[in-house]
Amino acid sequence: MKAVAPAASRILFGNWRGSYTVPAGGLYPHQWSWDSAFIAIGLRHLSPRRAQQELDTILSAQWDDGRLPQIVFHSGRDDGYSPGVSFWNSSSIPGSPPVQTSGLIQPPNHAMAVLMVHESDPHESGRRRFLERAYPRLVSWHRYLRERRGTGSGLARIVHPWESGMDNSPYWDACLRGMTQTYGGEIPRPDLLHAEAEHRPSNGEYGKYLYLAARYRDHDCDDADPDFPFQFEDPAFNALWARSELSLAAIAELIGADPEPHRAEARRIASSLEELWSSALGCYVARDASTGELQPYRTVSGLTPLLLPDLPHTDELLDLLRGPHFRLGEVAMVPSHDLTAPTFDSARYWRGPSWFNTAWLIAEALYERGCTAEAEQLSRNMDDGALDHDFPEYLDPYSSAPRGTRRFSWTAALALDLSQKIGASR
Ligand code: 2M8
Repeated sequence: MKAVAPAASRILFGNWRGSYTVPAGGLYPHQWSWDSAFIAIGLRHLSPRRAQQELDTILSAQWDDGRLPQIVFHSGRDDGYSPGVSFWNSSSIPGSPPVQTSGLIQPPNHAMAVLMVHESDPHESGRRRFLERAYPRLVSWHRYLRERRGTGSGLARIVHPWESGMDNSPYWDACLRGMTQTYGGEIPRPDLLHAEAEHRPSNGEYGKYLYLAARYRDHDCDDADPDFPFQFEDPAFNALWARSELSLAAIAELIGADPEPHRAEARRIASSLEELWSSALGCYVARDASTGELQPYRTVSGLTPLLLPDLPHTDELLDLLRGPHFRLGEVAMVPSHDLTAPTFDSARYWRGPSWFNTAWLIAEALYERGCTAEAEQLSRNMDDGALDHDFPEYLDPYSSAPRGTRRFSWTAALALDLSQKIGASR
């Protein structure tokens, strides 16, 4: 196997901004929430101290209600990203932190990352009281999800495609199409200076994204706008929440707190997740929380419940991953959308290309389930895809051609993490 570590460290050190890492200079010049957690998982191999700092920084941008914001604008300037500081003006929203942030959230993978970073150097973590600092913040983050985002079914709802981390997934098509409103002002697209238009969401989608974000902002991000037009229960978001509750249980044990409430919470979320199972598709799917409709698409989001122990549909999900819809081992990593679907697009963002963070989640699940040969093959495939193309944001599943931006931080971090794992298992 090629040596990933030197090249990955160059990317991660190059994208480091003193207390956090930007996903990519240019396209994403601020700190993103779930990116930081993925990045810390790789950074721990280079500097456990820096990995802790990455997570401390995102946790310190917590709002009074417990939410961890999607983006933290440490510079206090737009820096060529839209929507940025001038759009959100978060300091005028009650309960926001001193630093400028977006009002939205992203998937809750943070407790999982905190535990993994701790485990990479328990001594340094203990000396700096890393877990003791992180635990109360993570508890209040999860409380926000339960109390402010909880739906009748016990799952958490997202209120914007950006909150899923999989912005233009086909899950959101019907809802966005049905929305009559769109953003009134100019739609800035600075992203197109850094990535090709065919690799990014369309202008039509951006109009809806900005409308939803502005409406949420103008309601003081208070989660109390009863007719809000976008409310979804997403499988990956909720699977990561349940998985992070299990990590919180482990953290609680390590610091002498009671782990049982976290285990019970993980069981509760996992059992609610069953409402998102589509027996017709053999996959978990997103549900429109306003209409109750399951969205009939197989996506990588629907495979991520594999991260949960005692999952009733494990065998079906593994079959799906290996079969014609995702073709594990035959195409680059794991496509973000069903290869056979008419909505599949091999180039465009979250509608087909293979991403490194979701491949890492699936590799992790395969290792845990004892599918070691497949996990190692996927890990090598990720490392090759990262190294051969200067750490791209995503890949065409068929040709492995790089898409989006390059020198992308979570690509470097997660390729590095898996390369260490392969090394260790030899
Ligand atoms: C992408 O999303 C941002 C908005 O959050 C964007 O397109 O501008 C997504 O891939 C998301 O998952 C990721 O966290 C973010 C930064 O890497 O970029």
